[in-house]
Amino acid sequence: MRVVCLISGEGTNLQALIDWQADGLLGDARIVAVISNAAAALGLERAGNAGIPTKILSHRDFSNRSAFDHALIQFIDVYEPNLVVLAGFMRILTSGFVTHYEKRLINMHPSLLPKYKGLNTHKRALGAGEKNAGATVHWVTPELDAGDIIRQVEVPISAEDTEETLKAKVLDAEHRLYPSVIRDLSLGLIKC
Ligand code: NHR
Ligand code: GAR
Repeated sequence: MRVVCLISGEGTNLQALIDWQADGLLGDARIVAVISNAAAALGLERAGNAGIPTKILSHRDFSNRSAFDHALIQFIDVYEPNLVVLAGFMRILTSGFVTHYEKRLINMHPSLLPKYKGLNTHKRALGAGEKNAGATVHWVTPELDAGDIIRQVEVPISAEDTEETLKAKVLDAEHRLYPSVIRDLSLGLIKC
């Protein structure tokens, strides 16, 4: 299963995938390329260190979302992916893009969906006095963070948690969840 990862930033989820692959734990999945919309993304360095081809496509070079998404499709399809993985990718995608990768496009979202779609999930969960936060892997559909849930993990919130400590705890859970889902998809253990 050929996997293309889209990133925008730190790339710690990407690093978890790289590490599982290096340890032979990613099933039949193989990361064939990493594409970032931000030139400064640390994840590009992580991919480079692992010998994975990288590309940068800045959304700022396009006048609208569909022009960017169209160019992004051209970049991605060179690698003939069976799966496109959003790993901290921070641009909302048009329905044209999403439809092109129907059943081949997944996202990691840092909340217990359907709660807290969109941005600033940890701040909102803390503000609402939630007892649990978490992370969700879901199929991407045109409607933001609303596609079918593949798998999610809960992370307990403690009274001392701040946005920063909660983010770190949830990220830690993400780093086990995402590789295990991609492994299971590659082995046919998860149905579309
Ligand atoms: N696109 C579609 N169509 N559907 C989804 O479910 C998507 C998606 C694109 C990205 C990830 C997502 C998340 O997990 C994701 C899911 C970015 C924003 C956002 O508001 C929201 C959700 C997600 C990613 N982005 C701003 C924008 O204008 C830019 C913010 C920034 O650059 O920091 O695109 O939550
Ligand atoms: C992760 O927490 C991921 O769930 C979240 O951004 C972080 C990326 O970290 N994704 C979103 O908020 C998508 N809107 P990483 O770059 O270190 O993998």
